[in-house]
Amino acid sequence: MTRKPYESKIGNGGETQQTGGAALTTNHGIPISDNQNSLTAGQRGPTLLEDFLLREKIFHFDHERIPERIVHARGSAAHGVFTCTDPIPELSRATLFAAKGKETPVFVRFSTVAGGAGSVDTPRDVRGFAVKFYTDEGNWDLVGNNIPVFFIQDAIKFPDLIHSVKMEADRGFPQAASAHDTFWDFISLMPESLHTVIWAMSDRAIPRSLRMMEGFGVHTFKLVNAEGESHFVKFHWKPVLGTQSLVWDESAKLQGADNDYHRRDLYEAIAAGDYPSWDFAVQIFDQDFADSLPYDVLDPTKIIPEELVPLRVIGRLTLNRNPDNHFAENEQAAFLPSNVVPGIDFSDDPLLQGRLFSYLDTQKSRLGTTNFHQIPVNAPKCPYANMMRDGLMQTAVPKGRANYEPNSLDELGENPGPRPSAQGFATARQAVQGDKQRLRPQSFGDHYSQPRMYWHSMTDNERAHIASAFVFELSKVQADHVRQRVLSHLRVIDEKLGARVARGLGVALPQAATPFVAPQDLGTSAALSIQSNWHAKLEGRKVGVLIAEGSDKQALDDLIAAIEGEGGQAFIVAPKVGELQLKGGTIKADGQLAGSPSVLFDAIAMILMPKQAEALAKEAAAIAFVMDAYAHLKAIGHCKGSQVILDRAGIADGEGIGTNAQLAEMAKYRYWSREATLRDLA
Ligand code: HDE
Repeated sequence: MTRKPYESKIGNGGETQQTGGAALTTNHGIPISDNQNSLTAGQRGPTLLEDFLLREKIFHFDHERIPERIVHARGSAAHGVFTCTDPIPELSRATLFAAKGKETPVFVRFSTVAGGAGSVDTPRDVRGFAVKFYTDEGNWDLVGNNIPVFFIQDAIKFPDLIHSVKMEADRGFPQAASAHDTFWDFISLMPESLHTVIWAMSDRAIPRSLRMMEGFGVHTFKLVNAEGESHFVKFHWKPVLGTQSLVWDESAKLQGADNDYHRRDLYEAIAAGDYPSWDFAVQIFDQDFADSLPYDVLDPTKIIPEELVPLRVIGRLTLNRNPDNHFAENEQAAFLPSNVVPGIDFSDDPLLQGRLFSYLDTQKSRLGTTNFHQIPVNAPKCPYANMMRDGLMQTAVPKGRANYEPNSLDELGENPGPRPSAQGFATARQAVQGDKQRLRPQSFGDHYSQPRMYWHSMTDNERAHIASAFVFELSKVQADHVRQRVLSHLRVIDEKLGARVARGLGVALPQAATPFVAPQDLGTSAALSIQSNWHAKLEGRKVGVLIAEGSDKQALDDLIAAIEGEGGQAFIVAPKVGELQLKGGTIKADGQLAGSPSVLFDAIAMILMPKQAEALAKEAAAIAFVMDAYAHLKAIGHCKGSQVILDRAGIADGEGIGTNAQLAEMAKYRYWSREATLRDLA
């Protein structure tokens, strides 16, 4: 109900008139006339217990926070749509894959794993990639990550893994970081983690943008068709903007420059109508193929290389709407791997089996009630009905007596309520036999071959990044024996990796660990390298353009047009954000120099008159602007006037450094060749 605008008195005696909006009421609908002053006995007297307006407001505020997620606490989310582009009815009866062009609404939440809800966006960490498909046969939640493998093989180890990576139990630090003793202690004692660890030490764990990450279902699942036949499947998300990552120093500096770097990037792209999208692809295989592999498809520490089973793209995900409310949607979203729809089924992956319990269970402590499915973001968009009743915060008001099934109330002319149907979800038929036991299968025993394949699939730069990440992380570990044990595993992955990390740390290489199953050479997979699959486009990329009073407006307009013409975005940085008088017009900058360091951009340019450049060359922020861009392998465009800044920063000509006219083309790349001049890549 819309109420009239209201008036309210401010305590200093001044009258304010606010217009527009519905009338302010209590949670019980009682209109409020004064939202500025508590009810007191006398003008300067004590506040009265009777003040139900004050009490209700403070009471509600006191309970605004709910427990954050034990993992993946920090997340950014958006609504969107999944469109089927290549129907697969022969493989699955899931309705979202039934017809070309079929649209299914989705809600997607990306997250970091280790940090709290208020932590930063760019630590080295795995990213969650959780998708809720509101299909017309119920919700399917594909709760995946941006890394296709996981640290452990069995759910029973999850609490240990998470305890080890979270801030240490006694001291409460470090926050959102794996670079500490307890994590590496656990890892070194659990060699099954090594494959995921090498991914986590690679550039995959420092994504440039949530829009530029791959996503993976991780586990093997099953697709089931209308005849009840099933196939194994692995799910993949491929970002249309390509997979792109930061470099480590950049990601560390971003934690100071913009804690919300990824959240802001996602929000702004969607708000600008620049909708992020991903191709959805499946890898399909059968039991015979699974049996032919030297590893187990139920082992979540293994991938099936794309070269062995090619990806078939069957749909497109587009995120096109920001949440209206962060808490109501992002915070209260509950993803459940146990939410599958007819046509999709689980495999016996023991990690997945444990997840089927955990996610339902955790919602009770996080959202406080078994009725969390009634929260709008979690509720199915198709009709749903059953005999489950009551519970805390029940909002449904079911009618009639039919709260049990079977019943014959219809014979009395009453509504008998919903009944099971033959078309409902049916588990794929599968023979099961064997002794009850606690045993890791032999087929899960090879922990080194796939990390070795990953290492060998990288470019020289990427290998250098991995080795440096191990050095950085292990340099923060204080227990020598833990470092030694990690090194003993790294040598088994690859002698050079072990030797490099030992050299970087300045410690002797210990004896190699003894593998449970001897590793084998699985060759390489070209799809694994980000650098060799570089997406040379400007779309989604941002160029920071440094200008100052007196800069040439025409040159700026030309540069902006060139950048935008290629689908990129120009962000104008100046010493002041107020109106700037340029040669040929005025302009307002998007950001002030000290608050807009070049880590925020994919490339930079400078349009400066010699006099202003001279003045800026004395500003540390301006020098850092170009030095960081250079060190982070970014394109640098400049004009004659700005040469003095390059000189002061000690930057000579080279690849990726050119005129502003060349910038829009240059800005599509990072300059990996430059890295060898900046650090030891050997
Ligand atoms: Fe999770 N995980 N997880 N996880 N996970 C949670 O569920 C858990 C695992 C993943 O944006 C929690 O609702 C166990 C693998 C994502 O809301 C919790 C095990 C993968 C998200 C939980 C795993 C994931 C979670 C915390 C081992 C990739 C964020 C809050 C058996 C395939 C979802 C919640 C969101 C969240 C348990 C392993 C991805 C505690 C027990 C493997 C993306 O239930």
